[in-house]
Amino acid sequence: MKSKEKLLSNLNIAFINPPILDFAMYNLFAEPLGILKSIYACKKFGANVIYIDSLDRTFDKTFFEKGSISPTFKDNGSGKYWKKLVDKPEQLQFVDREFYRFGLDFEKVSNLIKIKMSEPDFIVISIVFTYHYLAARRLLEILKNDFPGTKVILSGIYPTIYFQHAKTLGFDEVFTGNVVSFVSELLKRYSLTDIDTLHCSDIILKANKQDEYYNDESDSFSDFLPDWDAVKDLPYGIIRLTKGCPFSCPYCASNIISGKFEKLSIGYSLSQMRYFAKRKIYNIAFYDDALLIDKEHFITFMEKALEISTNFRFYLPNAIHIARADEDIFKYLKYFRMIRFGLESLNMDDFKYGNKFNQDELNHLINNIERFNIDKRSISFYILFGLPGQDFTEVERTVKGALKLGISPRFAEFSPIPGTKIFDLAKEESLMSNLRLNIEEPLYQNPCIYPYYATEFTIERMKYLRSLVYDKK
Ligand code: B12
Ligand code: SF4
Repeated sequence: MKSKEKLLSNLNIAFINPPILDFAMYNLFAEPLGILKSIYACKKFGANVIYIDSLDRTFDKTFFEKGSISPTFKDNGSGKYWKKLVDKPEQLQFVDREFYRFGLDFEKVSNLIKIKMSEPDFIVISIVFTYHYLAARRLLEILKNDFPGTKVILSGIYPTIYFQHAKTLGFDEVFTGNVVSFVSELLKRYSLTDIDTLHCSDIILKANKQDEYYNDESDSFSDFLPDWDAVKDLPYGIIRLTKGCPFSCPYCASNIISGKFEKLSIGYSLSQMRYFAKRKIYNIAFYDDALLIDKEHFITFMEKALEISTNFRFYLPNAIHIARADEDIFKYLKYFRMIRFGLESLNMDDFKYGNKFNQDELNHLINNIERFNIDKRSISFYILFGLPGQDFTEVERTVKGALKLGISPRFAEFSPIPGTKIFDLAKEESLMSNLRLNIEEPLYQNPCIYPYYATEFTIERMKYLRSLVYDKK
C-alpha cells in the first residue's frame, strides 16, 4: 500500500478558473475558493497539480490580443479584469449593450495547460454563476480537441445549483458535491486503497494538522485549507467563518449550496489569518452568508485575528444582517473598510424579503453608526430590485426612505436561481413579458438581463432611481 500522503501520486490534474463571458464583471475580492481547496487537498495526497487562473490580472499584456483593455488595481486589491470586446451570443442579440470576454482567450488557456502539463488525467473547471456556462462550453470544445485522452470535469456552484442544465454541456463528468466529497471520490477511485468517506476525513484532518500555520486544538474537521500559495501576487485574502445560513429567503440559493448552517472551527480560520499575515496580506474579505448569526464565534475570531496583526482591514462585499449588528459587533466595525447591510426593502414585513429585521432594529443600527463614529463612506445598504411581483413604486419608496434616514442605498439586481422558492414565479412573469424570455435558459438569469427585460424595472426607470442616489453625492 502507498503511504497515506502519496495516495494520489499517479494523478496529473489541471484546475482551471475559466474566462468569463458577460456584459460586466468587476473583481470585488473574487477568488475560486472551491478550486483552491481542491488544489490543497490533491497536493497533500501527492497528486501532480497545476492551476490556471484565466482571470489573473497580473498576466502580462503579451498574453492578450490587440484591443484588449487593461485591468486595474485599487489599494485594497479589488479592480477591473483584463477584457476584450466579443460578439454577443445569439440569445442576447436583443440587448443594446457591449459584451466582453473577461480574462484569457480560450485557446490561450489550453496552450498554457500544454506548456505546464503534457498529459493531464483530469482537467477540472469550476463555474460560480449559472449565467456563465457558455464559457465552460467553449473551453470544453477546445480542450476536447487538444487533449483527447483527458477527462474534463465540471464543478462548482453552477452545477450544484443547476445540475439538469450543466449535464447537457457534454463534460465527461459533472460534479455537484463539495470539495471533501470530490477528493474522497478521487481517493476511492485512484488510490487503489479501500477507503470509506469517514476514514477519508480523518486523513484530511491529519493533512491539515501538518500545515505549518494550522493550530487547531479541536479535533473536529472543518474543511480543507485553500492553497493560497497557488495564487501568485495574492492581492487580498478571503476568509469564511461559517457555511450556509439559517434563514431561507425565497430568492436565495444558500441552502441549496451549503445545506444547513455550520460553524467552521476557529483554528481553521485563524490558520489562514496567520498565513496572510506572514505574506503581509492585510486586506481580508469575508465570504460568509450569515457572518453574524453566531455572535460569540465572530467576536472570538476577531479578537484572535487582531492578536495576530492589528494591520488587518476587513471587507464585507456580501451583506450582513441588520438585526444582528448590535453594540458588541460595532466595537469591531472600526476595522472594516467595506460594510454592506442587507436592507432589501423598507417594506420589511413582506415575506419575499425574508423577514430579517424590523423597524426598531433598523433605527437602533442607524443610531449605532453615529454612536460608534463609523466612517459613513464605508457603509451601504443593499436594496433588492427586479423580483417577480415587486412593485416599482415600492422600491422608489425604499430608496427615498433610505435617503431620508441618512443611509446610503446600493442597488442589488435580482438574479433568478433555479431551485429557489421564487424561481417558478419569476419564470411565469418573464414568460408574460414582451420578450417572453424563458429563464430556464441561464443566460436570462443574469442580473443584467432579468430585472430589465422581464419585469417592470426598465433601464429608463432604473436610471431615474439611480439618479436619486448618485446625483445627491
Ligand atoms: C462570495 C460571493 C460573491 C462575491 C464573489 C463572487 C465570485 N466571483 O467569486 C461577490 C460579492 C463579488 C458576489 C457577487 C454577486 N453574487 Co455572489 N455569492 C457569493 C457567495 C456568498 C459565495 C461564493 C463562494 O465562493 N462560495 C464558496 C464556495 C466555492 O465554497 P464551497 O462551499 O466549498 O463550494 C460549494 C460547491 O459549489 C462546490 N464547489 C465549488 N467550487 C468547487 C470547485 C471544485 C474543484 C469542486 C470539486 C467543488 C466545488 O463545493 C461546495 C458545496 O457544494 C455565494 C453564495 C454561497 N453560499 O455560495 C453567492 C452567489 C454565488 N452569488 C450570487 C449572486 C446573485 C451574486 C450577484 C449577481 C449579486 C448582485 N445582485 O449583484 C453578484 C454578481 C457578481 C458578478 N457576476 O460579477 C448567487 C448566484 C446566482 C446565480 N444565478 O448563479 C449566489 C449563489 C447567492 C445567492 N443569492 O443565492 N458574490
Ligand atoms: S439571509 Fe441572506 S444568505 Fe440567508 S437565506 Fe436570506 S438572502 Fe440567503
